[in-house]
Amino acid sequence: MTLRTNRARRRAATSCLLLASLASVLLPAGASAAPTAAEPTSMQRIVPAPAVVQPNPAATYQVGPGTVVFTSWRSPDALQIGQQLAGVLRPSTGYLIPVIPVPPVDRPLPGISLTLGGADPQVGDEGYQLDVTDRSVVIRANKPAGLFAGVQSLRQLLPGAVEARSRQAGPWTVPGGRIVDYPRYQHRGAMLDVARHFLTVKDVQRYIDQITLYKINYLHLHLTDEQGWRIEIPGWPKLTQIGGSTQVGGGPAGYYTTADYRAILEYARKRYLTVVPEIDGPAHSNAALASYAELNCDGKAQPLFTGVGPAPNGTLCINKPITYKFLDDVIGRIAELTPGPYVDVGGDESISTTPADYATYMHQVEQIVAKHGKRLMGWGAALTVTNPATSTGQFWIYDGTEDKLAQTTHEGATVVMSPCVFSYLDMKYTPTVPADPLGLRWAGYIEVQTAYSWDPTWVLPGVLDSAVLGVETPLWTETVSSVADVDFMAFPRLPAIAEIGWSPLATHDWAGFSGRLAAQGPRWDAMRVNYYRSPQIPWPAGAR
Ligand code: NGO
Repeated sequence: MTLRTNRARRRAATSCLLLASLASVLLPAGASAAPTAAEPTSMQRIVPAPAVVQPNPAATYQVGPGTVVFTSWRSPDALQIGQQLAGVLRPSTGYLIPVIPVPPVDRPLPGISLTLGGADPQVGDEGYQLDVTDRSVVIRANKPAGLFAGVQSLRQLLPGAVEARSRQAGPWTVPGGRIVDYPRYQHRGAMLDVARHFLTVKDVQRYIDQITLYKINYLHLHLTDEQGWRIEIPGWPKLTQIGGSTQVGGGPAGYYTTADYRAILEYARKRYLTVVPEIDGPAHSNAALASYAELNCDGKAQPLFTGVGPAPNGTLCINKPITYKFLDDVIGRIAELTPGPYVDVGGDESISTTPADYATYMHQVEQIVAKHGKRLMGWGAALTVTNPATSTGQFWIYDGTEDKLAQTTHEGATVVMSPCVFSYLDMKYTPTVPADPLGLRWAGYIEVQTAYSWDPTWVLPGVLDSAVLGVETPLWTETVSSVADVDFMAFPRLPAIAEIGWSPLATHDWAGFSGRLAAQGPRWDAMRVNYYRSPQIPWPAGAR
């Protein structure tokens, strides 16, 4: 990271810390209490906290050798979700767990039922009801996404060992009671930077498995930056041949072929996760400039850049028509491949571009995005110039653009909250954790309690409440180079952000959260997640 960027970012982040001190005033009582987690009753151990939980201590359902998963008749979605559930249960329990579509019944069948339709309307499209008695578990939802969310809750009601891929000792008890659950915000995102260090399709799918367990429903892929171009674009082969050849620290890296990218999209689709592809610009573009000489103002290709921070000349040439032909091809291609509503155009840290040039670039880009049928998403600065009615901004820093960003929400823009001092998963937890070289410091240290100590309603002053779509937690990868690193930086902070996005504000409570988070430890052990054993969390004895 260059000193200049570091210092500028740190200064901008400091104002955020001042706001953080407001958290104790604005969050409900208990939010700042000491982490003396009251042992959660077993039905109250789900992260993110469900909207309504009514435990029934008199009842428990036991998954046994005869347990069957029944799914709604003629619903490929319900069947697919049932198979996913059976895929979790079979290896650890050793049971057969057949998945059988059944027509509607008056009384729950003995077993686990995944039923589409007829749920309480207040649970909407992503919520669910979950009823556990001695005889049955019934998850009912209006839409497949809700059924999928209900299954994630059911997994968390079972002992963590259920996640193991080899046979474990039971019993496999599900605590009795009723849950009625639905999200507070429609956008609960995680961003993964595959540009600074390349992550394979398998690595991304692993992350998808981890984040969807916490009801994250958007995966923002940061596909291009100074150090790497990670997506194949027909007609522009050098982007991946040259731009995809390396990464931070040098050495070989990689990129997604069209088939690879489709595999990620398909894996995400089956988990009700919408992919948001990002093509950053006009800054953060050295990989493209190294690949094609004609994209540079002077017609000379930049050398590849494998350092941290901005490349010396990593900005696209604003006044060359080929820049926009290139962007049209790139954005057109990813718009064609990606089913979700957004193409993210970046727009962050364009420090070497004049305001007029920045506006010229963004105005062209927003037309290209619209032409290809998508909604523009961009880091906060982008919204200082784009049409608010057709843009979604991602708030991340107090760098002077935040007032304008907040203002645009009164003119039709929507916004997603990623405040760097709370939600940046690439920051260290403490001055010494993780040990160097992993983790950055410029936005401060983010222990688990800090990641949990904010709310989307006050983090961006002046924002129109109804324009806040939700939250997103970015994992930048300048220092992150393996799945073990990804695990360590994301867990246990990612579930904290997921809970801020999903759970009603009334459930926000550090003591309760830290206790529920502790219950995830054995689950992550079974999943072989390399999580940070934060001393703030009362992990159960025996958790590795
Ligand atoms: C900033 C910068 C990224 C860095 C990240 C590191 C944004 C939006 N732009 O966040 O390029 O990777 O910090 O923390």
